[in-house]
Parts: sequence; C-alpha cells; structure tokens
Amino acid sequence: MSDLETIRKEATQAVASAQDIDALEKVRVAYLGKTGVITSQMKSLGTLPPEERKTFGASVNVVKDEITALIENTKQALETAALSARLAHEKIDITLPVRPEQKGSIHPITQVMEELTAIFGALGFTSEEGPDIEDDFHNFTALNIPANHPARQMHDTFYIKDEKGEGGNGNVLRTHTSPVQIRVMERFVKEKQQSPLRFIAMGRTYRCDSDMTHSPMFHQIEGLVIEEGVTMANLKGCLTEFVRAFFGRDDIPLRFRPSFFPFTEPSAEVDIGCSWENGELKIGAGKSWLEIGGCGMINPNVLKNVGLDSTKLQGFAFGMGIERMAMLKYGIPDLRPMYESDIRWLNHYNFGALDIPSLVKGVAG
Ligand code: 2NL
Repeated sequence: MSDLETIRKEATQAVASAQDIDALEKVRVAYLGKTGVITSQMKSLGTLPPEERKTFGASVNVVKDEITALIENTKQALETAALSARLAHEKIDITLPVRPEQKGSIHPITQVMEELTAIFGALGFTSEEGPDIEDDFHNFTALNIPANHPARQMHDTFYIKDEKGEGGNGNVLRTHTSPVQIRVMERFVKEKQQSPLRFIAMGRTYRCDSDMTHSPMFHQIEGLVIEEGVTMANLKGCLTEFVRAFFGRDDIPLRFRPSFFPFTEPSAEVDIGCSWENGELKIGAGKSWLEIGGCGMINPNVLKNVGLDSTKLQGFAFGMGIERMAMLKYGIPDLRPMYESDIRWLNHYNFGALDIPSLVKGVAG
C-alpha cells in the first residue's frame, strides 16, 4: 500500500473515532494544519524529480480534498447532533400554567390628590411642593407661632437630631404643609411677582401621634390666595364650589364655625352637611354636620414675616386632611390599612391609572 493510501485510511479512521467538535479539530490540525501529515506531503513535492511531481501532486490533492470534505461533513453531523441533544435537554413545557400576576391599582390618597389638583386647577390654583424636613422659621415662626407658644406643643413635632443624636439644628419634620406656602410667598416677594397668587400645597406631614384615628405620617392640602380685594366671602365661595365638585353633588351646605389658628384672623372651621341613614353616612343637606378642615383670612403678621406689605395686600387660606377627605368620599371606615400595603385592600377600591376625575365638570369657569 502506498504511503498516501495509508494516510487516507488512517485519517478516515481518526475522523470516524472523533466523538466531538474538539476531537475533530485535533484530527484536522494533525492532517491539514501547517505541520500536518498531508501538508508535509505537499511540501515534499519540491524534492521529487519533475516527472514524478505532477502525478504525485495530483494524488496528494485527491486525498487532501477527500479528507477536507470528510472533516467538513463530520463537523456538520456533530454540530447537528449537539444541537439536537441540547434541544432535547433544554426543552420547556409551555403547557405549564403561568405564575399568578398581582395587578396594582392607584392608592385612594393618590386618587384624591389627583382630584384635588384637577378641581383646584379648574378654580385657577396652581400646585406647589416643598421639603418634608423644615427649619423652625418656615414651620413655626413665620406662621406667627413664636418659640414657647402653646401651639408648638399642640403640634407634637418630630425634631431632627444631629449626627451625635443630640439637640440638632432645630430642623423638624413639617407638621403641616404651611411652610410650603411660606416659601412660595417668599419667592413671590423676591421675584417681585404681581398678585394674584393662587395655589395649593399638598403632601406628607408628620406628627408624633398614633392611635386608631391618627397616623404619625399623614397628608394635607392647603390653599392660599393673595389677591387685591379678596374677602371672607370669596373664601366661602371657593370652598363651597370645591366641596360640591369633590363630592359630586350641589346640595351640600357649608357651615363656617368661628375658631382660632395663629396664622389666620379671623379663623373658621369648615363643616359640611350630612345625615345618618341606618348607621350609614350620607353627605348632603341633612340634620348633622361633619368637620372637613379649617380656614381664615391670612394673619397680617404672616404677610409681614415673608416681607409682604400687609397694609396693601390680603388673602385667605384653608387646610384639610387628605386621608379624611378620601375616607368621606369613598366610604373608607378605617385609617390604618392606608399604610399597610395590602394589595387586596388596594384592589377593593380599584382605581385605574386613567381614572381622570370627572367632577371638574361641576366647577364654574
Ligand atoms: C386644618 C386647618 C388651616 C391654614 C391652614 C395657612 C397657611 C399660611 C397662612 C395662613 Cl402660609 N394659613 N393655612 C389656614 C387655616 C387653616 O388648616 O384644619 N388643616 C387640616
């Protein structure tokens, strides 16, 4: 048997015994690589006498082409086999049921805040925000609540400690949203803006108080208007319009009860008419009253504290608890589940992301 025939047989056997792509590649290198068996046969051509060169060269080429083709075919077969093995091993059962999906919904507090934004927006109010951590001036002093004033104790303030856990620099978690309004009035003065100033401030507020009906974190909305010639009558009209749009009915009477806040003078508490039918609360003209918030004409001291001329400008302000408004409107009996993140409670109210408040229709131009 010629050398070439031996090489051909051996190569064929080597290819046949290659179990995977790596082994096959080793065979390829051994025969067809730079120093491979076939390659050295080609190189030896130069040492042959010219008359033998042509026939031997042709024979080497035949064997080379045969082995090349054999390796290529085997390679494809091995790849196909490897892929089939993988597919068989990695197959997934698409008939398995999917994991149960938990669908969230809009929180009633968020829903009510969107409604408040829409209604007061229609009444000409913009919406402002401010920091949750406030300094003593913006949370108290500017609001006509000086140091040692009893109103400070009434606020059950959370004081922020310094890094050493000591006294701190007097910063507090805001006890109401009024400091936002102080900041907006300061900006109004600094930027020499023209009245009217008409906006709401909504957000989280904090008081060190926790029981069945109080959470240490809760939400407030406050509104403030500074406009030449506004009076208590405008305040009453504004809140009446708001209440009727919010609850979606126009037979709701409002009652303004004289009260006291350091930042307003005169001050009033706001009640809305209601009745109790078989133990169920119904908003609207009836025998009873429900308090929903407080209001008043801005105390001239507050205007002075932010640098406004209290002899020329006046305005009104009001405040309400957002949780309370949500509970009254949507019949939520208990405050506490509001903060428990229980998706079953959330889905019970089932507010969709696109539940655009429709009550705005009721608001006059
Ligand atoms: C309530 C009562 C009220 C205000 C908030 C206010 C803010 C500034 C100046 C004057 Cl900057 N007043 N806000 C006025 C009266 C009542 O809230 O019962 N809130 C839940």
